[in-house]
Amino acid sequence: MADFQAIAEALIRGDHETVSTLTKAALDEGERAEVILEDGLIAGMKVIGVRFKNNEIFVPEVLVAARAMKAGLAHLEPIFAACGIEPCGRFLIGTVKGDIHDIGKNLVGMMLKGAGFEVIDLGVNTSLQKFVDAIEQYKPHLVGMSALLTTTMGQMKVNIDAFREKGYLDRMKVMVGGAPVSREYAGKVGADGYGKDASEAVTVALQLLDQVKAAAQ
Ligand code: B12
Repeated sequence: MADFQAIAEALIRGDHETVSTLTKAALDEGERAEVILEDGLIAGMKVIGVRFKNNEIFVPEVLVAARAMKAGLAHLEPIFAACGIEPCGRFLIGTVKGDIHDIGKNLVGMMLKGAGFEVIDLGVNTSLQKFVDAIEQYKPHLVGMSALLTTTMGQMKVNIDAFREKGYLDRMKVMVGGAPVSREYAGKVGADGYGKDASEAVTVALQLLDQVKAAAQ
């Protein structure tokens, strides 16, 4: 049986080569990608989060852990993103201005692809103007915003207010997420949907897509 604990421990050490090797080995042994993600990679990142919060480790250690997480995710991505079906909808996603956290956003993007969405990823530190330009260009059914900092989550409301003013909310829906964001907060800033994790993000995105398509008929 695959050693998820060893994956978590390697991630905590920032040993990206071991994370990569063990993740690939677990897949080869037939473990499910979702289980490797939850019990290995995310379990390790949770420990990093706690240690970071308690000032036991600092940004450089978190950065190497993030690099290790990405090394593991690289093996899982083709599995999450494989769908082989016609795109069902277009999803624009980005981390808001001032915020460079992207692991969670990337995971949400991967799983949305797997559910059949065409995903346009604007990356991190995405200005309102960049969202606006991309909405004009791609005419997405859904826009997703990620924020990991209490200091940047307010940008979600600024963006949603601007989208409403420009009339975009008549033809698309907005979802928000990220560690400090809650369902209640999502409602407060005027988002149509919230996902506590990537799988909930997909469920909610599919429901909202139905609504956007029904309204367009
Ligand atoms: C890794 C990390 C970093 C890395 C980021 C690397 C990267 N490429 O992303 C680095 C080292 C760069 C970093 C920097 C900083 N960080 Co940091 N970081 C983290 C850490 C440890 C883990 C985040 C993570 O990747 N989690 C794993 C993923 C899978 O989970 P997730 O992001 O929550 O995503 C899931 C859900 O939230 C949801 N989701 C996410 N996005 C979206 C979007 C949509 C639309 C939907 C529906 C759902 C959804 O689905 C995802 C998948 O399940 C967190 C700790 C924590 N508890 O979150 C701190 C944390 C977020 N960081 C923190 C801080 C303070 C910082 C810095 C300010 C530190 C500094 N002094 O410089 C800087 C800020 C830089 C900036 N301007 O953005 C604080 C924030 C505190 C606060 N109250 O705001 C935290 C909470 C740590 C702490 N407890 O102190 N960080």
